[in-house]
Amino acid sequence: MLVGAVIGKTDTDEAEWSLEELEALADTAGADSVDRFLQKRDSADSSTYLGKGKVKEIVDAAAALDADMLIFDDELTPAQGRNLEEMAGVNPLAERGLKIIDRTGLILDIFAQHARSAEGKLQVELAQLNYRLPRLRGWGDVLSRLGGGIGTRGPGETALEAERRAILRRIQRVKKDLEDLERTRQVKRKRREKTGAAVVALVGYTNAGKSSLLRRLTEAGVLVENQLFSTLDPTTRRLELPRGEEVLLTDTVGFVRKLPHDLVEAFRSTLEEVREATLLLHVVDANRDPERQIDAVNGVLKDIGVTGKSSLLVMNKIDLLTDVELDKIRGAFPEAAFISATTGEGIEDLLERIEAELSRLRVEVVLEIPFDRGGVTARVHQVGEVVEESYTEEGTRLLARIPRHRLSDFEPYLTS
Ligand SMILES: Nc1nc2c(ncn2[C@@H]2O[C@H](COP(=O)(O)OP(=O)(O)OP(=O)(O)O)[C@@H](O)[C@H]2O)c(=O)[nH]1
Ligand SMILES: [Mg+2]
Repeated sequence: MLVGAVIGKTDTDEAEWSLEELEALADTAGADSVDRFLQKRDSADSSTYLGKGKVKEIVDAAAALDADMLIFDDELTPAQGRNLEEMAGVNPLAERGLKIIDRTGLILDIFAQHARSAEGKLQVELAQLNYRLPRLRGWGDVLSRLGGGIGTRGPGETALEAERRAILRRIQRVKKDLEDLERTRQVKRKRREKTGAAVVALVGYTNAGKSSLLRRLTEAGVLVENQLFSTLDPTTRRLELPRGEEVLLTDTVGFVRKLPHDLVEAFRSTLEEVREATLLLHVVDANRDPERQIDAVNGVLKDIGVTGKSSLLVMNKIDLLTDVELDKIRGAFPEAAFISATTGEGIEDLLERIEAELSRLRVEVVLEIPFDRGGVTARVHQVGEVVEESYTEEGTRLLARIPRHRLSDFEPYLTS
């Protein structure tokens, strides 16, 4: 059973949509939802998230429906989780009661199922450990009451403490392994940077069609699946634009609302690819509440510190829209590109827009490069477009268009 709350100024529509998203997440994780509950409140209850009366009502309804778990549409504090478990009669020693899961736990579970690469697996594990640490359950309480006397450390408490220490040790280990992997990633990134190609990152709501678009554009064999979070590991492919420029196209993990903080933190280095991109292609499923997806994605981008980056809105899956729907959505998003990754419609236009956008991000400069600095001339050719090349007594004079973010590399040779 899914449980949400409309808290404070959140509007009901927003909460309904959030629950729908939660249902899709539950489905991806392999759970069937049998019912939904939504309660309006001024603020979340600090001890049980919803009011006690409401919780009792939900627990009873769950028992009547023979549900196995309650999934809460927010991250529960450790105390809320514990209290709710108590109210739901959870006792793992007796293997009974209604399991309590929150949005964060659910998303972590899906990520754990989908992680493929060594880095992805470690990132998810780190997020899970951090999530578990404050939630280690005091089942030891029961044991310590059986074993310990006043002032002595009960065996249960010891077990809890030992588990805590084991988790902390594992966190250190995972962090260290991740740092090593991150170094490798950085070396790769540096190597890519040397080629001078602009990096274009695909971002968007989960299941919007980012991987399909990457595949359509580059014929890369990436995983495309009708499920949430199928991509966790970034894939980068070369892409040639119509006028011959080569760019690197990177596919990334999909976003949802309220992406758990621990997860965002753990995926920091993966998301770095987004932060370092020259241009973002924001892919949206045109068929599924585009405004909400866009809001959710912009929210996550802001959370990970990506602001003010140029981005191109790409409305995907237009093959699923009727002409009337398509007209309406074109009117609402006049600046977007409209495509279907499945049929290939609009792809040519999209490539041209990427080209135009990248070209807009370049500045025209005149460079004077001494003859003994042939390497610099070669680099200008690599990273930018040379419009005119002439020779003076001192060296090569180039009229070139260079990506704005690369300008500092050529500082010493800029004229005026
Ligand atoms: N009809 C239609 N379906 C599409 C289109 N593009 C993608 N899909 C389908 O949408 C589903 C999700 O596609 P993906 O490419 O895996 O989406 P994604 O954005 O990479 O998703 P995550 O990696 O899970 O975040 C798949 O079932 C695709 O076949 C399209 O243009 N039209
Ligand atoms: Mg994908």
